[in-house]
Amino acid sequence: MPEKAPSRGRFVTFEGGEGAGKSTQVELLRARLSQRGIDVIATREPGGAPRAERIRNFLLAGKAKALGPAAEAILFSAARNDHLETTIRPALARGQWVLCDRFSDSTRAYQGALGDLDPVFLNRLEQVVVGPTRPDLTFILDLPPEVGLARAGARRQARSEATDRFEAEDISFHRALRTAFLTIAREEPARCVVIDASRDADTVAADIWAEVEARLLGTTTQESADGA
Ligand code: T5A
Repeated sequence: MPEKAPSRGRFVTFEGGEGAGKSTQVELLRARLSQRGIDVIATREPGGAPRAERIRNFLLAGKAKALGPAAEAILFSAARNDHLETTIRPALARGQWVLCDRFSDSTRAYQGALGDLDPVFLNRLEQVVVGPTRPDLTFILDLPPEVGLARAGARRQARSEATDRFEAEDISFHRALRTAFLTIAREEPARCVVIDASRDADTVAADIWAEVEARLLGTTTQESADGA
């Protein structure tokens, strides 16, 4: 009998401003899904594949800033194209779940907010690069930008790292970003869930898990507590 092809895995993205806790929550969800026996990988943008990581280094060092926001959007999209081809689509085709720390909503929000770019340009770029590989579920981790920047700043100081390209923008930019992410969530409620990320990491993770169970695993928290 021919082997049955694995069904496509699930694609879950995490979005939000600086220091919102995305990486922390990706790792907590990855561990919890693994415990449930789900084959899952965690990845990030920009990056997530060797060539895309090289573009990441260029972008976050601020080397593309002088080219302007449209060119930066194109470079983020070039990295995304490589990431999709090399990492995300093959994993989904194998039936793995993919958890991604930032994806195309970050281009809409960051480059949109920074450059006042034409949404038609950003939409076309997204259509060409992402095509049908849209996330099944997107968590928008929402918190006041001052709180996120303070978290990111404290970690940077502890590691003696320099401020990166976008963290260094002024507070009005970070406020515009928050609005942009909340607008995306309002426009696409079937895909996006807004999570209050100002609370402690375990409380945030519990909310995320409840949504994953309800939307992707087809169980409720009570059923799972009952051992379903
Ligand atoms: N970008 C990216 C674009 O402009 N366009 C694009 O298309 C894309 C894809 C990426 C930069 O590129 C921009 C956006 C970004 O500026 P990055 O280094 O990957 O750069 O930056 P971020 O994605 O912003 O990552 P951060 O690490 O800064 O933030 P996270 O992942 O949201 O936060 P996390 O989990 O690392 O936590 C930050 C700190 O807070 C603590 C953690 O321990 C850590 O110290 N923390 C909490 N503290 C209190 N309560 C909680 N609930 C906490 N959760 C985590």
